[in-house]
Amino acid sequence: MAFELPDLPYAHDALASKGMSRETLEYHHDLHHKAYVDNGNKLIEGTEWAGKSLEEIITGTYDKSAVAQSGIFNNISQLWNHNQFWEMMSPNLVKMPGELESRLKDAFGSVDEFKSKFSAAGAGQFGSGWAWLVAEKDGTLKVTKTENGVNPLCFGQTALLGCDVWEHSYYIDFRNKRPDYLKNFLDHLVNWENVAERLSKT
Ligand code: MN3
Repeated sequence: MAFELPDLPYAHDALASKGMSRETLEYHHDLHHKAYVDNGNKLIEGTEWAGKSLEEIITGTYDKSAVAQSGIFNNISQLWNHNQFWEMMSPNLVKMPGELESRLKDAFGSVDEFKSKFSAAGAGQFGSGWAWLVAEKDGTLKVTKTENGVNPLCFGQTALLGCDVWEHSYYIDFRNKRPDYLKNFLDHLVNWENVAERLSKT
């Protein structure tokens, strides 16, 4: 069974008033995300990875000693990353659930301090990649950054929140201002209920 491009969980113009335009979502979901799906399917066809889950392929093909990851890893991990990314945003302004707020305060001192660490991770990722809030196996919350398609699954962590800092994610709406894109993401776009739900499953 080939992987499919999931529909966006909202309309293409649903985030436009909050800083992520219809044009960005048309390019980012309909073209970039679709390309990862199509290329990933093509690359795994006839290999030992055909029929495996996204998670199995990602953890099975990640090479921590390699300078560059394989095409299978890059496309399948980016497919998974974007599946998560759309769910992590909402057209509504979502209030942060109390349990999540208190876990962030315990881990980072305050929600503002968490946001500032997350923004710094995203702004400090040289080249393409992602900023993440992750839960380690022992429950510790951490902010991390990864390059290209690498994601928390590679390190046995649970992804609670991820922000795509590839230029295709922000260049139409924010041009070169990646820090402004990150601030807008954290202040207006994040679906904190989705983040809390991910945390409750750890
Ligand atoms: Mn992307």
